[in-house]
Amino acid sequence: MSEISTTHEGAVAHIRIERPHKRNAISDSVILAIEAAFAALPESCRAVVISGQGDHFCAGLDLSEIKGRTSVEGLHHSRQWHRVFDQMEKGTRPIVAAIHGACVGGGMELAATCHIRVADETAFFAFPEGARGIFVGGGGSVRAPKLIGTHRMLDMMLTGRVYKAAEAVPVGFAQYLVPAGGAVAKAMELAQRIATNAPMTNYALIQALPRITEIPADHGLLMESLMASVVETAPEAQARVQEFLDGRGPKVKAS
Ligand code: 1HE
Repeated sequence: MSEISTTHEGAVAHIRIERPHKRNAISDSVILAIEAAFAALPESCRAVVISGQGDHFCAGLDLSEIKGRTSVEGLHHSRQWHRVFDQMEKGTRPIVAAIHGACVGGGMELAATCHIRVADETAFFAFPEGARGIFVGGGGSVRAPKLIGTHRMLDMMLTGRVYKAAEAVPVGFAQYLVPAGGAVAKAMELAQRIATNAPMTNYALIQALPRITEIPADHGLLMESLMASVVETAPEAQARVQEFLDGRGPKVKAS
């Protein structure tokens, strides 16, 4: 039975981890299926929602597969996760994670790879690696501190601290908090909106913005200018700006 399913609603694809009996723990076959699901998205797909079936988003690494691994196998295993998550993060389509229940360990690493995170009121966040005597290996040490700060990541791993949904937005785990059961609907709504953006704007946001924040300001400003010149001269940008100037384009509203 497939552990990943993909459905399409217009230009948005919804990828689901369907391993609820193991709380959507990511085994080798699941990580490869996630990679395959993204690789199979059609050209027409402009944004993606990722969620987990059952009561939890994702319980992280499938711990049953770690036993007996050599250090070299462990290295390759971690690099496999990096490959899959890097392709998602630096691909061409914005990804919205719809999070409920456990978002822990590798589940949080998956969520941190996505561009937007929507949590519902059942969500909780933890890095149980500390208690299991292991370390993050799916990019968590790079991506999570950018969301929540190195000090919080250290605390979570050293003490097993669990953050609840109410803290998700203020602490930085998610950008949106919705009532229980509402994460997928909100994520789909956001993804549908994202899918209407000019493709080059979305591309610049995914490809350029994270890199600009990691390079010296002087280099970043030049990259920003180069990216801006490419994006604003694309035909859809010209058309959208003209629409606004003609009084037909949408205005920014306070709410
Ligand atoms: C699993 C896993 C898993 C559940 N690997 N099998 N992640 C963790 O340390 C989190 C471990 N999981 C949990 O703390 C809990 O399972 C949950 C809080 C997520 C859910 O609790 P609950 O009560 O709903 O489910 P459960 O009874 O604990 O689990 C149901 C089944 O799923 C059970 O198997 P069963 O055969 O006895 O029915 C569990 O063993 C199984 N299960 N989570 C394997 N993670 C790239 S490096 C990333 C490093 C990490 O991610 S480390 C963190 C791993």
